[in-house]
Amino acid sequence: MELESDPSLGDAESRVTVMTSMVDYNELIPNNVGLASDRRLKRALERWHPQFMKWWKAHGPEHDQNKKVYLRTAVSVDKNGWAHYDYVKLQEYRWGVFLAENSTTDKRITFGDHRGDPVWREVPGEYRGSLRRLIVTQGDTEPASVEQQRWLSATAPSLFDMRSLLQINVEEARHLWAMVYLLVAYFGRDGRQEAEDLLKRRSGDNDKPRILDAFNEPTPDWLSFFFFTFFTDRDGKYQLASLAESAFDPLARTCRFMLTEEAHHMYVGETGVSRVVQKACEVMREKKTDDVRKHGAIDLPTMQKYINFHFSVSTDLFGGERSTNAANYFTQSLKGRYRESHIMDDHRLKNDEYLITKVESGRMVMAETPALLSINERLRDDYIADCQRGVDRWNKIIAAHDIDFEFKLPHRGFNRKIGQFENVSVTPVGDLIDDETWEKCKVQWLPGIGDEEYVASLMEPITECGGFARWIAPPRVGINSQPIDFPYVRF
Ligand code: BYC
Repeated sequence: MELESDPSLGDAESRVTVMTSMVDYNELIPNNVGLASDRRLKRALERWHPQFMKWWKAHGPEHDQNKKVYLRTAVSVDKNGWAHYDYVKLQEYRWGVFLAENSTTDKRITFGDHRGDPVWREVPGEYRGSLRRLIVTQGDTEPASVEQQRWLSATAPSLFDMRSLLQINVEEARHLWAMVYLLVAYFGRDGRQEAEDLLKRRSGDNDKPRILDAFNEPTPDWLSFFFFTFFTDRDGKYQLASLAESAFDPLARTCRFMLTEEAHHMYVGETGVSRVVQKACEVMREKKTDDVRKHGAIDLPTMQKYINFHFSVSTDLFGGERSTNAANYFTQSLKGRYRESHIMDDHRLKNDEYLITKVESGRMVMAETPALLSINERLRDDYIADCQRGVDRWNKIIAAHDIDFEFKLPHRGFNRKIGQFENVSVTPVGDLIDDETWEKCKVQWLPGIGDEEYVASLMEPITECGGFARWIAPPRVGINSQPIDFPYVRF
């Protein structure tokens, strides 16, 4: 394989080594989908490009786009190439279109009515509407998260954290490109219209909100950012993994590659929270007090409220517990389950049942439900188990400091706006309560104005190399084996 450096990236410092047989960085839109030989598609994406740049400048990170950031860029989709690090000016970042390689030429559909058939390289006419809807919903979350995080660079607690934020932002924007590629390449005029509309909706906008509720919530501070990337990006992991099973192979391969990037986003969330917990515990031990706010740290009960909020908003993202949409997506082989091929059943589920929690006559009960209708709930179960593992790791930090406190995930029915818990009030431990009690008690369970104001008061930027805000501990390791005081962003 020929190796060469890319002169189009400007100065020597920002040059990347490119595997020319995989991804061509001489292209305006780096890709491994053969864009150069598809003039119609190339033209359509090149028309969308300036609209994207306009959106990125107006709604992307509020950050000096001339500053060089030590970023990871995919230069190929194999294990050597997807994580290449170098300094890049944000305004020169190149968003590409990448599909994971196919491991086999005889790839077969693994679930639903089409199980066993060859995967589809084109969109079947009868599933056009459903597939487009799934792709648009996925695509809509990507620019939404960039919009939500727009202002955070200005209050980064360190250069290390600023870099993590900007890395996530460019990758979420690349995930938008990934979905736009599918829309433009496979859905004709409708797809081009949807691609434009993805840039018109706005997170939190009353008239043109983003599609899913969690993506209209503000991310005003870094504590929210870390919990968002832990809980909400983790929904991304489970949704992308389900779409990566799709019979529509371009969607499956696009999502497979996105998952490699998503893992880092959750890592930023989990380690970010760990560092805030670490700092709180150190202050509690050193000052012999639970009142760490006096010393500029964030107390554990406040963090528990943020867990309650972000977990509940993110569990809504799985949709209703009983969903005919989800049953149809599965039966039509459009969207599978998490690690579908590792599940030991017939992968059609027409005669199977699944246990879900229901509210019946004012009580929580477990009820057998047709497995096809319970696809969303099954995915939510996988997600909750994964969240619990992260919470357990945070609790180990607290235990290591000999502190008698444990974080707990709230009950799945707590603070829900979607599905069967929508119209009931549930405490974090899962008791059903009346609305009046909920209104009285919710300030104990969810961040209130006082908590938000306190967290906001800590958001002072730290821009010297190796410096960290006093509410967060330094990370244990740097990025790409670099030291912690490495200039991750150059001023
Ligand atoms: N908010 O049958 P139902 C990510 C709607 S995150 C608002 O119960 P369904 C990322 C639903 O649309 C991953 N509306 O649910 C993370 C339907 O509307 P209609 C994003 C909601 O359809 C961080 C109605 O309620 N990817 O990548 O089975 C940073 C009844 O729906 C919500 C995907 O979501 C909600 N939370 O499942 C960056 C994958 N939930 O039909 C990125 C694609 C439901 O009445 N999406 N509704 O108009 C899907 O697979 C499905 O649309 C959902 C919902 C799982 C979201």
